[in-house]
Amino acid sequence: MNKVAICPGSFDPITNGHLDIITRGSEVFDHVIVAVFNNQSKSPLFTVDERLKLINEATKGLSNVSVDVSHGLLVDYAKEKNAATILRGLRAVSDFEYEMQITSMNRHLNDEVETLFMMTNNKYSFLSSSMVKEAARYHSDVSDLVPKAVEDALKQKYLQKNK
Ligand code: COD
Repeated sequence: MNKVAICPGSFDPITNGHLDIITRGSEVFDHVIVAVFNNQSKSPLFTVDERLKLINEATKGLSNVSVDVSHGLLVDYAKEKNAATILRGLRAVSDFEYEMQITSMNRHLNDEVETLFMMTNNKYSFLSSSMVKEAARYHSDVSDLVPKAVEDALKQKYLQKNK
């Protein structure tokens, strides 16, 4: 049976930390679907279409990774895609409480979908989309934190915003 995992997130924008989890996941699963959801508690900088485009560009070398968008519940989406696993990344203890809540709620909604966690690569343990946006906003160099297309897109965004 094909082992499909959903790697869900806001990806606003995708960072090298996300990409590391997606790449390592693609070595464990037959197929990884990176699914963009709108996290209601965040106000995004990039539109869903922009985020999709940037993830497609960043993952184009990974043949068993596809990119999609969903506006519903994560567990319903996993079922629709015949995915038995949700793949998430963990950076620090501070992520644990939030991830525990999401996982427990998802299990309550559908206990057939398992959540697996991968520890971050040490070099990305501090990295988040929010910090990258904050640094880019003040024109700091983020080239070693995000894929090239994201670096360019951030420059464009803040150029437009500062006009
Ligand atoms: N290293 C490793 N992992 C990382 C790093 C890093 N540097 N940075 C981020 N990650 C991991 C995160 O821990 C997460 O696992 C994943 O990458 C994506 O991160 P984000 O921040 O883009 O995604 P979130 O946390 O905003 O995603 C939230 C969801 C979209 C999953 C959530 O809102 C959701 O499930 N929405 C759909 C509605 C639903 O079903 N809600 C739950 C039940 S009510």
